[in-house]
Amino acid sequence: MVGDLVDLDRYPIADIASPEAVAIVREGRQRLAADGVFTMPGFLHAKGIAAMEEEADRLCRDGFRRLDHRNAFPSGMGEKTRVSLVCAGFDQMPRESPPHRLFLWDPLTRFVSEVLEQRPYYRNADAIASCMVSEYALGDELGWHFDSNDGAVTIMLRQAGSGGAFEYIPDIRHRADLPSLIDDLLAGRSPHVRELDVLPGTLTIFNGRRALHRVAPVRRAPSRRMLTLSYEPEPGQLFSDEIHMRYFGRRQPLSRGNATG
Ligand SMILES: O=C(O)CCC(=O)C(=O)O
Ligand SMILES: [Fe+2]
Repeated sequence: MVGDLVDLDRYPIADIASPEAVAIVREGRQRLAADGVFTMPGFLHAKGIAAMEEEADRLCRDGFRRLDHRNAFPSGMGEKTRVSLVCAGFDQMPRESPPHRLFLWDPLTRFVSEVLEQRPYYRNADAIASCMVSEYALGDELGWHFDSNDGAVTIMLRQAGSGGAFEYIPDIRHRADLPSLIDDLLAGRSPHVRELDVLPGTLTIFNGRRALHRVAPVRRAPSRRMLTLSYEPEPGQLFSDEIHMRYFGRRQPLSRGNATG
């Protein structure tokens, strides 16, 4: 069970058919439709955050530092944006460690499936990138981009001392004026940018394929830390070797690896 991590009194999602869970799912769908994002503050309780943080300390020490610029927009639009962070993968998480247990907790997969109305829905099966901890130290950022998949779920573990805000423009991917919206954004004069202020322990479900978003540069310690869980409409989905190399610096999982099934 995950009661030592998740506040199951506030979010009783273990039984998805219960009236309380049905109400949370309904609210999530409404928020995603209206704002493109659904947040669950206090999803991890204080002890859960502390347990995750202890594991994250160890994981981030052994994480892979990525620093490059990438093409994050549809072809021909905008310019490359900067990516600078440390990532630790699922293969680095001991079996039964807090992030490992949470990701393999079936009721969470079921809950995300219901909120996103993706049935069935599966944990991404990647031995490295399906479940990861990212860390943004001073000066780190994740530049403006669209995600290549929906179904990323994040849990804030630690906020930066300053900076590191999650900023987004919901639902703009299919707008005809996207090229000029991106130019305005990169020139720092977009009126559409929203900021999502989430406290440690908050679980966020976000339509990352349709929304432009970024993690703004961190301005002051401590570093920002996030747990990211990935889900897919098909079983057995993996990330590409390009993603493995860019984010983790390896193609193969360390030692024995972990199974997500
Ligand atoms: O860390 C976050 O809040 C979001 C990260 C993100 O956008 C991504 O990993 O694609
Ligand atoms: Fe993203």
